[in-house]
Amino acid sequence: MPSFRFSRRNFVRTVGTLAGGSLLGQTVGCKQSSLPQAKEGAPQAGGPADYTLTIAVKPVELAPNRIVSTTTYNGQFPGPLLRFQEGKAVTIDIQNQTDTPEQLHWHGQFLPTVVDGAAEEGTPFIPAHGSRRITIVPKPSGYRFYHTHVRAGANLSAGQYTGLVGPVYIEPKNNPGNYDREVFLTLKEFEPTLSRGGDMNMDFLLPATTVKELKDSGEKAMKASLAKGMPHGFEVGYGSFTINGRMLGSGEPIRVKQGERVLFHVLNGSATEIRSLALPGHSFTVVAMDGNPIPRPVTAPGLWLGTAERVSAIVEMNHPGIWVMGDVSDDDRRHGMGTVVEYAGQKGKPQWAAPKPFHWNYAQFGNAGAAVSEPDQVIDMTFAKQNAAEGGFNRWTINDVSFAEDQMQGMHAMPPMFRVKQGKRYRLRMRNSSDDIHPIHLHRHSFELTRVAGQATSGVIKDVVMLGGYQEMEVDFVADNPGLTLFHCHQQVHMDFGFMALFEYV
Ligand SMILES: [Cu+2]
Repeated sequence: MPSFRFSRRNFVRTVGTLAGGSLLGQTVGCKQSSLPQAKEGAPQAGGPADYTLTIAVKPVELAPNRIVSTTTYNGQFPGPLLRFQEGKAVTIDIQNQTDTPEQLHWHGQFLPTVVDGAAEEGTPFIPAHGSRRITIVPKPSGYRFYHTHVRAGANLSAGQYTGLVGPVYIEPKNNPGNYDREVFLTLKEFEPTLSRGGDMNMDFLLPATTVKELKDSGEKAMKASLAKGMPHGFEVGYGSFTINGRMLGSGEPIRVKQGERVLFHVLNGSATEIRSLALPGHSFTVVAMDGNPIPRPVTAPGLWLGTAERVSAIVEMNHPGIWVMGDVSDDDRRHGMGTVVEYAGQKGKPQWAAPKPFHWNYAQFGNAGAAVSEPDQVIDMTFAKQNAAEGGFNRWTINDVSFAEDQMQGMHAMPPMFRVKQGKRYRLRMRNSSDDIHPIHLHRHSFELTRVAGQATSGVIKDVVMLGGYQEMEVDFVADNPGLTLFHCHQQVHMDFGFMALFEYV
């Protein structure tokens, strides 16, 4: 995995010692009132909101004597866990105490553009030192999240490099619930710095099939750029790695009992990184991806998650001890990417043992064979990199077009690239002519994986999916939520430099 740590202290904005207070709790000051069903997206006049989220720069204690100053929701990292009920309207006040306009995106929900939280779709900004009240009708049920959706560019104190990430759980109408309890884990790095190049680990993705034509064109473009004397484009590395905002060894352990079935809801809240998670001597039974139940549970030795992906997996606690649950990258784990799982009655130092290398094949979580429905139209997309073409950053293109926007104007700076008709099913045939893995995200809709690097599959419904270097993937979605719809790579340093496009309903 990419973990670059050159001059790691450069960007640290430490604020000395923390004056007490639990900044890291998972509590939220909210009341659950029974509101009348509000019109979707319409502001709720008068009265208190159901929830208030306050965006402000605050100290976050990652470990004793390791305190960073970053932008947070409600002064904590991660932001409060919001538990909504599917279909029940909630009103949320979003206060912005920072100097810059903000966007709060409800990732994975099917909302109207006015509240989705993307300026490109037309969502109004939450003004600097201002506020916005919104009403949403949460759907679909499952594990979602909320996060900032502003461009950071070269500013590593903005966008998702900050602490502006929080989990959402939308209670389903029927909960299968074959577990004893739930634990939410948000994986997130802090203290970002710019670095040049480095190889991303992508051995973990299966099938490993690459497309020669994509490889040839990607390598040719890269060679031509380097031959002109260009350096490798900037990447982002981090100084500290956390689970739920605490570096390994400094948070409270997850206390378990032998025989317990713990449902972990894992979110990769990173701006840019791919993460893994393993627990020595245990396996993960994956039950949902991006909050959506998969056709049947699948047991895996560990998890891999691209930026913004979620995995819900049950671990049966059947191997007593004190264990480190953490990233398989030794370097990232030593810099904090882990937490401790402690069995009742066990004592000693937390132990780590590397699992056998394991692979991640999305198709294995689905049904063998193609989707039931054929699409009405296939949309071809090719993703390409222009090395170091924009102020030292790589510029990204979709079908040779780089999304450019005036961040402060935001809206409609670019004409929509793709047109869809309500009710039709579309197949995105995505081709990656770069060597990077791209976590591809579609707003306001989910998609079904139909072909992963040549392997047919169906039944896996997601809103982010990792597309491997020089690989192809096909996903289907039904155009069932009219309005401008943003499509982008969720890797912040890719989306900020062109890797975005809009769909419009016609
Ligand atoms: Cu990308």
